[in-house]
Amino acid sequence: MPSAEPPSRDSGPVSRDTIAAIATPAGRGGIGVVRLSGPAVPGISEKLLGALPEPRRATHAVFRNARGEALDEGIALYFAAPHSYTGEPVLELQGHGGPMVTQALLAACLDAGARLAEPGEFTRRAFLEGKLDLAQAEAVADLIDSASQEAARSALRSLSGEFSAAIRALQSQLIELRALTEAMLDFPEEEVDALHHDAAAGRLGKVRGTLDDVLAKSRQGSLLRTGIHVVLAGRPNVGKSSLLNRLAGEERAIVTPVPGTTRDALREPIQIDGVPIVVVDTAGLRASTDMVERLGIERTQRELARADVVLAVFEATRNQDPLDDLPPGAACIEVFNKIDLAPAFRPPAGAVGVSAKTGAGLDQLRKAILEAAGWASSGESVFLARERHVRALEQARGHLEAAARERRRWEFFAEELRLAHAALGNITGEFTADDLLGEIFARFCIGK
Ligand SMILES: Nc1nc2c(ncn2[C@@H]2O[C@H](COP(=O)(O)OP(=O)(O)OP(=O)(O)O)[C@@H](O)[C@H]2O)c(=O)[nH]1
Ligand SMILES: [Mg+2]
Repeated sequence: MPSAEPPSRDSGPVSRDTIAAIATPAGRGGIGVVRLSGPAVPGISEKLLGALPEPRRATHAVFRNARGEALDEGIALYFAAPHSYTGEPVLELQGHGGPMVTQALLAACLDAGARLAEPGEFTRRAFLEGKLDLAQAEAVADLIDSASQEAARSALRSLSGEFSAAIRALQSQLIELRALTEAMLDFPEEEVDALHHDAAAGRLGKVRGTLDDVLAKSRQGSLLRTGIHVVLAGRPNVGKSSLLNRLAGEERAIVTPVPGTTRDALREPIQIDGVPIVVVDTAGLRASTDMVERLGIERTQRELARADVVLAVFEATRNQDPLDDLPPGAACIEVFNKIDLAPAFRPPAGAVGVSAKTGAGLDQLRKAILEAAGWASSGESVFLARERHVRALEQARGHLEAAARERRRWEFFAEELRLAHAALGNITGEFTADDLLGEIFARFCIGK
């Protein structure tokens, strides 16, 4: 039975300092929380509160500095190891949420022997202590950062371990298949039962199917995380800014009958069916001698290069040449605006007819945007995956494809399975290098 390499969480040096940070946002608030984690927590608690509170019991206490002066009073919550977020002794002090009070409380914790936590250090410890795997730890940050309800729901699913469970299910299928293959390797070719070959091929097919499913859900989830970049482009005066205002539901961009109104690119975050989207309005594309307009058009081109979806806007009222300067990579939807002025107009196949003035066709346009971006709202749960996860899944998929080609040479077949297994292990953090961990946690907030 092939065994997994030792996880990196056992190998790295585990820092045993006691860390402290303000866990609530800066500024005024109802409550300000200072959080501590580490072996010195009981001692620090004695100094600050005069006692260590009973674990998991909200305890009213006066918070004091080293000179014994009262700084604030509030609720102290103590979690004994290993039954805490980090797996270490944790103390949470909930005081009055003023910046001065909370800062003074943090300073008292540092005086009492804690050091200031780095961003994400609490969650990093939770990971190192085996409380969370890496995908779950990342979901903590993604939940905090989520830009839409749908993103938050998916992040929570990942945090609760649904995504990790799907990855582990794939891994255990791979381990079974590796065991079967390695059993075959022990026999000379002629003795290996043809049945075994077929069984291995059948199982490989099944694993590939499951992996494709997880990959599809992760790609969708990664859209939720990053948002979809939609750029409005077209000749001057076709109604790009009016469409932006319609999509945003607010008068954000200036609209006038003068061609060449928009100069700067204007971005507006919106949501369609809970999916976060950034819509960018741009300067109309035309040959211009006006310097400001020319600079605007250069910006349009830069925005276009970054677009996930381009809305190429035309007027339904007259024939216009197609836009020739669109980037080849992005999905493009042809949008014919002002259909209120051309009642007989029928959009060509694949295009959408709309009126920014009346709102006609806007629902169809919203649907087309999600479709063009690859969002298939199947109602099925997606995983709020990161680019890193999608890449690892694609890598695993590549190895499984290679394995499928190696069915005469079982050593190679087995090796590709091992590589696929390792690629998946990157997602949950089984085999993740320390510098990558550093990079991941550095993007967290302080106090998380
Ligand atoms: N009847 C009608 N007029 C529209 C519609 N959409 C835009 N307009 C008008 O068309 C003119 C130009 O609209 P804008 O939204 O400024 O057009 P634009 O593409 O942003 O133009 P530039 O910024 O100059 O490139 C304005 O007078 C709008 O009121 C529409 O759906 N129907
Ligand atoms: Mg405009």
